[in-house]
Amino acid sequence: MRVVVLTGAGISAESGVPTFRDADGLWEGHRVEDVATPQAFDADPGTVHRFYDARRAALAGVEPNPAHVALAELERALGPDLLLVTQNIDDLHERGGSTAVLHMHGRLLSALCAECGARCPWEGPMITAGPCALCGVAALRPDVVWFGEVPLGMDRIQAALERAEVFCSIGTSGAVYPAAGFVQYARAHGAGTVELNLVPSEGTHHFADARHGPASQLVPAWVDEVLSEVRA
Ligand code: BV8
Repeated sequence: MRVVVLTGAGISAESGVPTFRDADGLWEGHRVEDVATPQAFDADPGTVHRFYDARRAALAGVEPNPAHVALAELERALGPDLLLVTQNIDDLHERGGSTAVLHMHGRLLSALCAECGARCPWEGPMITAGPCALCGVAALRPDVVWFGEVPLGMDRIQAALERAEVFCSIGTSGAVYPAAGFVQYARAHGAGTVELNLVPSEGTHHFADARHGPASQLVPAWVDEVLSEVRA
């Protein structure tokens, strides 16, 4: 069975990673224009680096939850027939056992050189980073996709959505495009669609099946359903 799964901040909420738009969301701490745009970084790189350095440091204090673990079990069963796309920049899918994760909005544990485009793994604060190891220019930035920038892996995602038999969206508000449009694209190509979210998302009406509750309960149950179908 060919499956595409899209995850958002809600899948990491029960691990203790704040979401963006819930009452205590990250954006509450900052206006999104202040931190997640190239203009914001050019205008005030220190504030943007502090925002991402704090989130990178917070990763050490969180653990994957049963939803991440269940998706890793799904990957072991489906192999290349599963495409797991995440809007999240944390590493909880990988720490939960997934090995093939497409981070369409980039990753906290990576640095990007704005001068030469080189990427390198990054653990600690980036605000104190030296020059790029490849080109020598002091142009390192968080390897994340800001508003107005092109998400990563779009060709691969589009091809998978066109072939998918099932599209499942987990823990996302459906507020940010192009991710929020994946359900319509998948449905237009004949996929079954299911939303697993704490509350109905902005796009819930596009889903043939919408289930509401915590991901740590809904995702393992949904994965069990898929596995029993695949193994039948
Ligand atoms: C692009 C950076 C062109 C990394 C992020 C006007 C109309 C429509 C679109 C636009 C427009 N003006 C501009 C645009 C485009 C813009 C956009 O969509 N803006 C929005 C605000 C209107 N998009 C872009 O600029 C994108 N680029 O369009 O380029 C293009 C397009 C296609 C092809 C080629 C070129 C770039 C978008 C990326 C922006 N970067 N982050 C970082 O800092 O993390 S977005 C940011 O929001 C995060 O990446 C996050 O992933 C994303 C979405 O948020 P969610 O993950 O959904 O989190 P949220 O808090 O919103 O929701 C959490 C959900 O979980 C809630 O529903 C909650 O109920 C649920 N939940 C909570 N707890 C649980 C739970 N569910 C289950 N269990 C729980 N326990």
